[in-house]
Amino acid sequence: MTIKNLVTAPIAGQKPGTSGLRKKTAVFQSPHFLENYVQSIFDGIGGVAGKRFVIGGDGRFFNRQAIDVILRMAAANGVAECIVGRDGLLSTPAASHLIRLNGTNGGLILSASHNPGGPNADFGLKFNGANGGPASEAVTEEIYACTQNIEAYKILEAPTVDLSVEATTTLGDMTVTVIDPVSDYAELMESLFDFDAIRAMFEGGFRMVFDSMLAVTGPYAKEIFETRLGAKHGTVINGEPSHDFGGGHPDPNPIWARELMAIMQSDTPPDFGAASDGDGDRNMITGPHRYVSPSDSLAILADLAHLAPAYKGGLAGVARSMPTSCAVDRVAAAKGMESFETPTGWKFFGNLLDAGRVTLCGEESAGTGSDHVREKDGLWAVLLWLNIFAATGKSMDQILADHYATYGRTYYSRHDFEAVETENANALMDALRAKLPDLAGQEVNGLRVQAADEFAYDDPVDGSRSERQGLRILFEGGARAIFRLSGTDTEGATLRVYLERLETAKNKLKADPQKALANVIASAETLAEIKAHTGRAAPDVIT
Ligand code: G16
Repeated sequence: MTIKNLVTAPIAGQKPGTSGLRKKTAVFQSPHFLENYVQSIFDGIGGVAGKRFVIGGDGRFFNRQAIDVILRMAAANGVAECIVGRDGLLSTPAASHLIRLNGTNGGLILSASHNPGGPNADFGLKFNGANGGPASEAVTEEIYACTQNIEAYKILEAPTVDLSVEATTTLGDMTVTVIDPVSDYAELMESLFDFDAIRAMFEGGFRMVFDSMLAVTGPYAKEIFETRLGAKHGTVINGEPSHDFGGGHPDPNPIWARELMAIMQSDTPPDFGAASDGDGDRNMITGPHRYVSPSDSLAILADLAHLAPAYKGGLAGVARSMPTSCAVDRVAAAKGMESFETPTGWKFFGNLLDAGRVTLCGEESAGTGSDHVREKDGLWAVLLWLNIFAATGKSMDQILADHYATYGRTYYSRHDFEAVETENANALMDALRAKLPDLAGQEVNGLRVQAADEFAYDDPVDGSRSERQGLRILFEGGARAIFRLSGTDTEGATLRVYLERLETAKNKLKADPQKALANVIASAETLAEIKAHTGRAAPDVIT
C-alpha cells in the first residue's frame, strides 16, 4: 500500500453553509472535489496525525464510495483510528453520541439532510468537533481558507474496506472499527427516558405511527419503538433506508410526509404520529387531525421535559434560533429560566450546551435537542413526547389546549420560495435591508412596526460575533416577519419568510394558522415585494 501525494488546485464553491458543504451529487463526484474538501478539513482542523474520528452517513447515493475515499485519505494523513457505522450508516445524532462516547477528536458526517438523494440530487459532508457538535464558524472559516489554497492531497492506494461486517481491521497503519450503528444510541435513549412507562402505555393500546421516510432512522426506530418499547409491528413505516429515499424528499413536513399526514387525517388516526428526516436529526410531530408546529413542540417540551427522568431536576435554560417562534421564551420566563436567541444553525447552540447554560434547544426547521448530544435529534424528540404522554395520560389535543390556555398561542408559518435566481433574491434582501432604518412607527396592512433590524449574535460564551443573520420586522403586539436566505440549498437561492403572531384570546386559539396570520403575510409582501422580485405568485412550500 502506497501513500500518494496528488497535485490539485483550489475548486470554487467549497464554502460551508448552515450545516457543512451541500452540493449536487455530481459536483461531489467531479474530479478532486471530495478529495480537496476532505484534505481541507484535515488541514483546517490543524492536522489529523494520531487522531481518532467517527465516520458515517445517511446512506444516500455516493455515501459508500465517499467513505472509501475518506478512509484512504485519513490513513494517508496519519489518522490513528476511524470508527465507522456498519454499511457506512450513522444517523447524525448517533454520530454525535459516538464522538462523545468514544472521546474521539471529532467526526465526518455524510448527509444532505432533508434534501433529496441520488445521482441527480444532493450530497453533503460536514465536520463535527470533539464535543460532538457541528464545527464552529471559526473552524469552518479555517477549512474554507484551506480549500482556497490547496495544492495537494494525500491518499492511500488500497483496496476498499469491507464495511458490511462489524470487525476491527487495518488500513495502512490506521485502525478501522466497524460498529453496529444502532445499539449505543438506543442505550443512550434508554438512559434518558422512562421506557417502562412508555412500554406500559403501548401495552395499554396507545397507537403511534413513525415515518422514517426511507431514510436512516428506520433501523433505529424499529429497534427502539418496536423491539425495546413493544409498539406493535408496523408502527414504523418506510423503515428501509434507500439510497434515493424512494425518489422523495426525506423532509418531515406536511408536504413531504404525505403518507403520515393522510394516516393522521383518517377516520381512525393513531394517538400520535411522527417523522424524521434523511439523517435523523429533524422531527415532525402530529396528533389526530393535528400538525404541531416545531416551535410549539419546542415550547411544550421545554414546559414538560421534567416529566422524563433525564430532566427531572429541571432545565438550566433554553435556546432557539432567531426565526423560531417566541413561544418557548414565554415558558422560560414563567419558569425563571435563561433563554437565548441564536442565529440559524445548530452549531450556534454548541457553546451554550457545553457551558451548561442551556439544556434544551430547538429550531423552527423541525430540529429539537438537548445536552445529551450536540446535534438535534429526531428520535429523542419523539421519545420525549412519548414520555410526556405516558406521564400525563393526556391526549395530544389536551396537551395543546392546556399549553395554549396557559401561555397563549403563537400562530406560526414559514413560506419558502425555492430556486429563486440568486441575483433576484439578493436584490430583495438588499432593498428590504435599505428600508429597515425607516420602518419603526410605520403602519403596514393594519400592523404597526415596532422595530426592524438585521440580526447579529454575540456569543455569550466565547464572545464571537456573527453578523447578517436575517432581517427582522417586529410589530406591536408580538407579531414578527423575518427574512433569510437559506444556507443549505444547492440550486439558486431559497428565500425563507418566517411569520408569527401571538394570540391570547381564549376563544381564538383554534384558527387555521394561514388565516390567523393573514395580515402578517400581507405585510411581508408589502414590505419585501416578494412577487415583484421573485416573479412568484405563491410560496413553493408552506410549513
Ligand atoms: C440545517 C441546520 C439547522 C438549520 C437548517 C435550515 O439542518 O443544522 O440548524 O435550521 O439547516 O437551515 P437554512 O434555513 O439555512 O436552510 P439540517 O437538518 O438540514 O442539517
